[in-house]
Amino acid sequence: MTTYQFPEKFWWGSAASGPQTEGRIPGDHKGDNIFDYWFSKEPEKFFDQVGPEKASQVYTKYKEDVQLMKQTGHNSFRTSIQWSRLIPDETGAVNPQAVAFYNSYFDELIAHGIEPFVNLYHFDMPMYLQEKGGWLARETVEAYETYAKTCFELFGTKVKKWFTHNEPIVPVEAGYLYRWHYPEESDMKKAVQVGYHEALSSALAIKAYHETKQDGKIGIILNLTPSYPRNENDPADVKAAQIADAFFNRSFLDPAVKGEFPQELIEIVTELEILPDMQEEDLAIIKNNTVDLLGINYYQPRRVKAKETAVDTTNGPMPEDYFDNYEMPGRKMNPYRGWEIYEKGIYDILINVRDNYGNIDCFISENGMGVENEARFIEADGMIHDDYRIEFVQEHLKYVHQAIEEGANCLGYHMWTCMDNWSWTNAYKNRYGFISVDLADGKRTIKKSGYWFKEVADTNSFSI
Ligand code: BGP
Repeated sequence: MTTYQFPEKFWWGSAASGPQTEGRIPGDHKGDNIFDYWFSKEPEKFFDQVGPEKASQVYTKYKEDVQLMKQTGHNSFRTSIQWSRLIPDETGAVNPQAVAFYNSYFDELIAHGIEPFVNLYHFDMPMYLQEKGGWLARETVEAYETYAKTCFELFGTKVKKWFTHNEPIVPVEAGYLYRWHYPEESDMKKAVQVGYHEALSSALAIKAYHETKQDGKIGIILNLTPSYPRNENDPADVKAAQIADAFFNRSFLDPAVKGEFPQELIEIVTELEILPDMQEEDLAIIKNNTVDLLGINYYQPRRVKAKETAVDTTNGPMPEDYFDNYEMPGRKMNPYRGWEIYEKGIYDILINVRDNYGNIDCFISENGMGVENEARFIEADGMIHDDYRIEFVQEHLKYVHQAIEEGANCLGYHMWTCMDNWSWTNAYKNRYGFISVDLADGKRTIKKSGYWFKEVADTNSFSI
């Protein structure tokens, strides 16, 4: 039997987001974000037609939920403030009910010894800004800066870990390349503008936070997908993997940590004549305001081969003009989400950050396994026996442990997610939580993995 012991004060917990958990109640004065709006127009695009207003009703149940977090070993927990709850309309007025809710939620966490990690943007563009172009518009960057400053002022005495964005590549991919999320466009010029404005907004929020002189840290959360070539000895495959890495990882990792966009990307975007609209001082703002802390979300790797298929020009240029995705034979898959499970990827990311990103303070901010219809795993004790999830987390943690042994500066591990929550267009299809939620009555029940995780967190170790 081997014991995997983690460093002292390791952050154990989970992550969630406002739009995926809070839900809405009449009179809460929350404004619509793009998901509220999209669901009201096209509910059939969401699994079982379940919308974000339902979510897990954390808005009213947070006190009960914090108790459950305690029972599952959390010493830290991430959620996000919903921009459209705090600032519901274009007047810019702050919603006092939102302030009261977040204050009470964060106080409750702190009172139970759970440090709140707070993210500012988790895909939830307020509708009044989307109508003006969302991240395409400079006005949104300005509005975001004001929103960020408001959050630091309101909650900065209790929140000491801030994040500017969660997975900023997702609004780029989902909204402006592959039509997964509203506004369902596919236009690389727009995608570049959106990504650029997100990166700039992140730097502006970091600048504003540092100027407050509050004694916390501010970072960004990125979903990193290590990019592996089909054949490591084939220069064309290797080149293709490097380009995919520049598009999907370094596009945000480099500006966030090094203050610069990758040269490969600048060359491609220049050649395609789709450079974003910029203002003179922007690049200096990005250069001078890098993150204190990096959150890494890891779910799956990306496997790539040299372009073999014909370039599809229907929608203009696309990242896939430069590489083909590669379905490696025999790879292990999560059949529900259709994502490859490759545990060593988490180690490769941490070693890359150690070697190429100054070994900056980082942590695993999401990792997890979505499974459909978990009710079939309920046993006589009334609990979901999610041994597959325990194994998933354990196998990833082994690699996190190894990376730490080899000098990676990884400070914690957060699972996605605490309680089963509403996942964008998949709604409640795939369940990720340590704790199940009965959609009919909102009842929460800790799963076997929740008890297992508590043991790991309490002993700061596991043995197998
Ligand atoms: C990440 C997001 C989360 C969460 C998770 C699971 O990309 O940050 O919000 O949803 O993935 O993915 P999904 O819900 O799409 O299955």
